[in-house]
Amino acid sequence: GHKAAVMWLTGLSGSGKSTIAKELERRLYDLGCQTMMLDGDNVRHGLSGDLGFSARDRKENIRRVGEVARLFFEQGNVTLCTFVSPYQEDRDRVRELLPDDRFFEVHVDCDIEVCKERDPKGLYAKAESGEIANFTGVTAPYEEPESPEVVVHSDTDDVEACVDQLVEALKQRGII
Ligand code: GGZ
Repeated sequence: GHKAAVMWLTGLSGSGKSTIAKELERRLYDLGCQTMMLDGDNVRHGLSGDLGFSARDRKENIRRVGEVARLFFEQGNVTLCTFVSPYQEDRDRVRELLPDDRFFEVHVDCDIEVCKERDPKGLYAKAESGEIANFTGVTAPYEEPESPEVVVHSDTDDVEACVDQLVEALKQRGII
């Protein structure tokens, strides 16, 4: 058995949030855990399809996702959320929806130069040429987590090492 929890991965575009969460989900599945995943990429096509990337729209995006994460949590899932979520205040609001010992703010810390080199969707290039406005790390802020439960260094550590850290954190808190 396992307990319900929410793992909230925050970090720059291209930092590896989704890649780490997908691998974590696979590992949790192998351990017999029930999981749910909420990802910026898919949520923004549906649930938040009406929102853009102003500070106000991001706040609303994170509020909605936080409420959905709470519903998944209440159904007993280890819920993995991967959102840039650049504002501490917005992340704190999600934290407040959940029991203190079941919420994990995970900073996926990756040097922005590495994110720019990866630039899998060419978004940094577009942000720098002015084609995309309000792009996190270029023309919009990223507030680093003030007191995250976990920090993974996705620029210097490989995916497996980052996932090991997250599995360990879940074990330490008695979730799995
Ligand atoms: C940041 C943007 C932007 C802007 C489009 N700023 O790497 P991706 O492509 O696949 O993930 C990013 C995703 C961010 O959506 P989130 O819902 O996670 O953002 S937030 O938590 O701030 O609400 C990126 C893409 O959408 N994208 N424009 N201007 N990322």
